[in-house]
Amino acid sequence: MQTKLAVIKKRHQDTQSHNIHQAVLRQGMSTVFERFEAQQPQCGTCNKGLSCQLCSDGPCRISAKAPLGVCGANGDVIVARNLLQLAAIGTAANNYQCRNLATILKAIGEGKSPVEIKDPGKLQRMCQGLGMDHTKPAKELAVLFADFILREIGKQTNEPMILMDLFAVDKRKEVWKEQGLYAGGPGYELLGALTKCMTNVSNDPVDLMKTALRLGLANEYVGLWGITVMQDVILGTPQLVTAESNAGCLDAGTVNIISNGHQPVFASHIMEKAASPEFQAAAREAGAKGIKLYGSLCEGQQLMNVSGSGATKEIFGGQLGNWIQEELFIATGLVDIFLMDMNCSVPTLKTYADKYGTMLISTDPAVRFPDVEAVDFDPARADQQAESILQSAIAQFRTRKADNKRVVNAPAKSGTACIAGYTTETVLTMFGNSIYTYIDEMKKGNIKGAVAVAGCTNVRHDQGGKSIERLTLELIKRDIMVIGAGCAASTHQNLCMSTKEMAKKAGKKLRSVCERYDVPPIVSYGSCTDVGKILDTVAALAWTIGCDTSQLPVAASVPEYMEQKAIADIFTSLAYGLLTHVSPAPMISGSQVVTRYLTEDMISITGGRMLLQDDPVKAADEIEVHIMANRKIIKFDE
Ligand code: XCC
Repeated sequence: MQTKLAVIKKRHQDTQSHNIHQAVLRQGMSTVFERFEAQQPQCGTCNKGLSCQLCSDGPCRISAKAPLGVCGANGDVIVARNLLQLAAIGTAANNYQCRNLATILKAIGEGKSPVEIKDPGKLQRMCQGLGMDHTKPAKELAVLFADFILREIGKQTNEPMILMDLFAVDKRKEVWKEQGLYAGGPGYELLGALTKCMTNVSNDPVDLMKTALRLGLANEYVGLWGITVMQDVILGTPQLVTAESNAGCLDAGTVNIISNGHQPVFASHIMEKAASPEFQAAAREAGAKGIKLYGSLCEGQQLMNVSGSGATKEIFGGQLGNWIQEELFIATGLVDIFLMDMNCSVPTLKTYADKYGTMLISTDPAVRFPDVEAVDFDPARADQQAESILQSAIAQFRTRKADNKRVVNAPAKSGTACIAGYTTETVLTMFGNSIYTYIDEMKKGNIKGAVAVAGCTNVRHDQGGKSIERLTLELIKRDIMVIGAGCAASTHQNLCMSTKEMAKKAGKKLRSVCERYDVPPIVSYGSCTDVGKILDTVAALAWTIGCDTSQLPVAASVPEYMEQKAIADIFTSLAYGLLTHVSPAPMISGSQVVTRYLTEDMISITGGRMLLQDDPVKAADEIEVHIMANRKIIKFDE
């Protein structure tokens, strides 16, 4: 007899995840999808952004019957203030991560940490760009650079950010100055923005949205920029690498550690220690074939990008997937330790860990779970902390092997192959080390344009990753190259889309370019924080062509946006003047003023606009129209 669960809808596109999903439901667990269903119907007023819970006279919900909150705030103010709060959280989180990296870099520079700098050349180049004496020893530069970043994050005057001043495209800077968007540092901007979110302070929805645009710049010009640079300096600049993706990578015979989140330095150090003869021997002695560390979500993207060489090559087990799948990784029953260093670690991981025998450890002071051990990464104690985690992992493996009652939902052993490690530099290497060759192919229309398909996956679209897949296929079919980042890139990888074979699914012209230069039509830049690198590429194209970023035949898309860092990145993209496709729509439909400001008025402010479209084919249509119009503006097409 066929049970109801045997025919559950395929919520995960990849078969491995679908099979584990079916199993966990039979075992009485819930996942993001079931919890989403249990929440239906969701509140229509909140969905429009029209509810406010800031003060004790609330909560207020705006309707035709009650068009004003108790304080007198109308729907426009409430919608704008709610959105600004999300942008502030996202900007804070990216700058928090940046601050952590600067602290690590400083500890390395001061000789207080065993972690090593893998790309001193990049550190030198960056210091040179900042006008520092770059001939000093790397460790000295590390301290100078880290101090510079920490100062920029924290400075409390309205003095423009130095990185924005030095590295933004001139035409953009003019626009930002004209529009009052030339932002101070994140500390300054966040204090101002959160104060404006307070009850009865800024009662102007347009001012609130301008504040969000300023946050978008503070998000980029210390946060994202600093993260990408310092991660490259510490972990090494990514090189092209072939790796494996999805839960099928998990090997029952090895000691298995998953590192989940966005801050890969600690995980990378653990891998280096795990590669030592001492830990390899300890693992074998426990009956394991070895030790593997797997990446999960954006953390995996970053680890995969640097896994092509060095001691960690043998230890990195693969990139498992996106945030919607993370409970399922534990539900395999094959995970000894699950490390959590930042978003996105869902609260139910503890229930999963208890049921399937995994030890959870949080490794950053921001991540806390009741009854879960915390080993907050301290660069000065990196060796001891890594060793203690490896010892625990080996002990956990012994318990797993001895436990014949353990629930195991082992996936079939097959990861999907993918290529990762793209950056502005590696893409250009494929094009004969010349940005002019790339631009030439754009001019000829062989590459009609490029779109960053980035950010999270979302359960609203029926299947996690479905919109990402459909939009990506539509774009490459139209000769538009796709740059993936974040959980969107995980979707590409899980679905075998980050491969050269995908050229066969591209339009004729793009296919010919892919085959000539041996490059796939969908390239992954890595984590959602690598949006900073994508903007590097955008700026490099604008500098070389001699146009503004808003005139490039490019666009950004967040086809399955989920959380607040994505909102901050959306404002960064809008400040850059890019057409920015967002789905599902943020909760703004309750305000015509805010919706019009973001989707229409923005064109006359930054040159960009938000495109709200849930249908991936229609979104691709509109993106293509935008790209074709910009090609005319910069005279690529007459
Ligand atoms: Fe979380 Fe980066 Fe979003 Fe994925 S992409 S759902 S933030 S893990 Ni960043």
